Amino acid sequence: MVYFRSFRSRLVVAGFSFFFFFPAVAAPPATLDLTLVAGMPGSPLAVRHAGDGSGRIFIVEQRGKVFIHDGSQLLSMPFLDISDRISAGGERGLLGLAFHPDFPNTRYFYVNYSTPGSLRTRISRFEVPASTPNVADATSEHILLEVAQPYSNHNGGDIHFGADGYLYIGMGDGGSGGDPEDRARDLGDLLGKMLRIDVNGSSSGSGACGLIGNYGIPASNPFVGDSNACDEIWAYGLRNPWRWSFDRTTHDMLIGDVGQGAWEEVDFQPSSSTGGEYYGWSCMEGNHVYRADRCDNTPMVAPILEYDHSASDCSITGGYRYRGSIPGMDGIYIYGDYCTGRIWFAEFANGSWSASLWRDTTLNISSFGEDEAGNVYVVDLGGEVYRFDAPPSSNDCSLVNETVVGVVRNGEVFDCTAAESITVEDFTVEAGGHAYLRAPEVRFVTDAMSPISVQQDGVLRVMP
Ligand SMILES: [Ca+2]
Repeated sequence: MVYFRSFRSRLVVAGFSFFFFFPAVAAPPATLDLTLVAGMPGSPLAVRHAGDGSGRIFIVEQRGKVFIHDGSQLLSMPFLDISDRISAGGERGLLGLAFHPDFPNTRYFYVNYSTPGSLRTRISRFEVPASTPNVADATSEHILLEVAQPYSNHNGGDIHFGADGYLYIGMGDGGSGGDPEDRARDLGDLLGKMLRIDVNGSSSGSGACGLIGNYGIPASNPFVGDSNACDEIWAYGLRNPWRWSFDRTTHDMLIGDVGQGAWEEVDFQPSSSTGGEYYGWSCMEGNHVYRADRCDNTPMVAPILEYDHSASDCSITGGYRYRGSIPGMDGIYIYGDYCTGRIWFAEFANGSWSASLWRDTTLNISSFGEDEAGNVYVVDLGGEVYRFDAPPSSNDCSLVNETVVGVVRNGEVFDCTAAESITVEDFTVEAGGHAYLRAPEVRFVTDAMSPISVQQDGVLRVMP
């Protein structure tokens, strides 16, 4: 614990209760950049971690392989190679990966891929032998679910386990354009939906619609008992939820739903949801009527964010709410566009979401990813994986003898008199002059015993 001694004479009067927030919203550091982590053959389209403390990330390649980056290098031997049973190309291929919430105790992970022949989405389980933690057993496939795909596009692809332990599966509307068979609104069809299944169960029962039913149906799924609806459905009215995620802190769901020809959108589902949400497609595209003849009185959930195609954007790639250690980034939802490579940061403040463009990367952003430590990655379909990093600027410093004297600049950086500085995520002075500061390597949390002082000239003094 570092103790602060402080007061801000122009703002603070002893005994005067106040709240001062500085800055008002999260502020990404100026040094924020993308670090190339891995270049690889093929078309990477997802990054995952196993939740096993290994520090590994798993990079999914469209044609049917999963590669491991162990923190220092990309391993040459694939973790998984099932390219012999996959139809790849366009929006088809090995599209999703999720490790069992109890991995490595169960040694199971799950994939979502497109089958050759009569096109289907297949959800399968594989096993990692304890003796070869970096190489899964490609012969261990156990098929849980299959869904027929009437067209080659809009196969969704992302799968994630929720905090409830169930597997969520994002399904596109079947493809072509404009949802020709009106499937996304049809509760008797698994396309255009968010599904929720219990991978620990073995039989989906008579109310389920999957072509294979080697999974359980959570009793709390919203349409269980409705004979006109598939038991697997958690939410509906989605067009192509190519990439979506759970906020690891709040467990809220954020869905990047690809638009038809005009509007890309982000949908939000709070962790308190009991399912059944209708996200509007194909009545609505974003906040705009797409087909009035498909609009009825069904309550719908509007997107929290949308953008149009006027700047050559064409297809949203949903991302992650940042929960890593970069100062100023906590809670920022990072997402991008596949066609332009533009990346936006969105924040929730004062009751609403707002987005700002961070950078036009020109990458073909197929996905974002998150590692166990909370680092966020950007995946370029062209074969590269990048990580958001914020290296200290050259004149930054670490604490020496736990004493720093510096000048507040934009609420982020303290320029130390000894040519040293620390980057601070946020700086709050609350009633009584107590403060909260967070730095990349040193976490300061003050309490009643550790007041902070910002002096009249803007100099901040930290006393051990
Ligand atoms: Ca929608």
